[in-house]
Amino acid sequence: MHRLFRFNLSDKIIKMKTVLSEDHRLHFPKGELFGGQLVRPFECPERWDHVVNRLKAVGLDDFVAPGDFRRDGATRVHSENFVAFLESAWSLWAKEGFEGEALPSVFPARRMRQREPDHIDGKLGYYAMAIETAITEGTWQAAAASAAIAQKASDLILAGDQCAFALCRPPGHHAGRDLYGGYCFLNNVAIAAQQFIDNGAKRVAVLDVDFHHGNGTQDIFYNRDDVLFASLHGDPKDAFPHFLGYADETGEGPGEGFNANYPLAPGTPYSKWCTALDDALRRISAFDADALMVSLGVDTFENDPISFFKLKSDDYIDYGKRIAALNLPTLFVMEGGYAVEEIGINTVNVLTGFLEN
Ligand code: SP5
Ligand code: ZN
Repeated sequence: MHRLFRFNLSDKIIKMKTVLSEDHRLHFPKGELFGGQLVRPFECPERWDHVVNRLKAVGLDDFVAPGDFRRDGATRVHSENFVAFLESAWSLWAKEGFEGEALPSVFPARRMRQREPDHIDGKLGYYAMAIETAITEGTWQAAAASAAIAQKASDLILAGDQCAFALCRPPGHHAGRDLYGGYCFLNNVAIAAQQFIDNGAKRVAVLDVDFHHGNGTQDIFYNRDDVLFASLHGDPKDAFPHFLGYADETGEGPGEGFNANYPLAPGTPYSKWCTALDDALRRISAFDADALMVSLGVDTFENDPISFFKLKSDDYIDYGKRIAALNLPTLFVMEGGYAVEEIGINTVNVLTGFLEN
């Protein structure tokens, strides 16, 4: 059984590889349902370009290609039927002769049957947790490549690297065991965390610093004591995904006590955000994890177009340092961030803060 070893703070971390792929470009819907209109999606391919450009600018340019997507890794955290749905959704939609991109229109709401229908209209509603996210011809290939990036980055750490950056796109943390939406299809960070467990890690911590609650990751690990999930996010009373992410969600069964939500109010500045972060870091430290996964979304930025926290670019350096102080093998997995011009600086600031610690 593979053992992960901690590094010492005194060991200078000198490198961090980034795993990336151009295949993300295969997913770029024309429309996102926003404010009752189909708008150009906030989650767009240029986000990736800005991060890559900034990585190059600071010399973090040790780029690695992913290997093939390992489907069996995905079905460790997603249901088989859900993965089969994602694989076939576009072809079923296209077969109907619809002109637009695949969006759901009907849902198994309260007191209706929770049973997967045969028709694509029914399947989309059955598996969606939000409807802003269109499925297109290239969506599955891009989602699988994104998960393959998380898998390859996990391989690197399991082979001895202290840290790695999985530049995933599309993101993953809203994707539950059998749910897609919130721009997410496969839960990249959950696939990674499970891969660590399957390779001998006893305990893995997932820290979710994306502005939005990582409902998918919480869902996947909610009844488990081997994966601690801690998330800082906009209070679901006011922020997407609205129906999960409250502080009283603490886990269930064996997972009781291994889920920690920090819902924060509109206008939250870094000082308050950081107080919550320090509490989450204390919990992670007490959990005695073998590895840390960071769901790294930078939609906490003050100028993010769909979010309401007030973090400034330098704050990302500061919290990168705080994460490094945990002294754990660390995998950063890209999630959200929609202030496109600044996404590169803010994302890479976390990584350089971590490396400089
Ligand atoms: C990965 C990730 O960050 N997904 C976020 C998906 C959010 N989608 C719906 C957002 C609706 C936002 N409404 C904001 C109103 C701003 N005035
Ligand atoms: Zn987000």
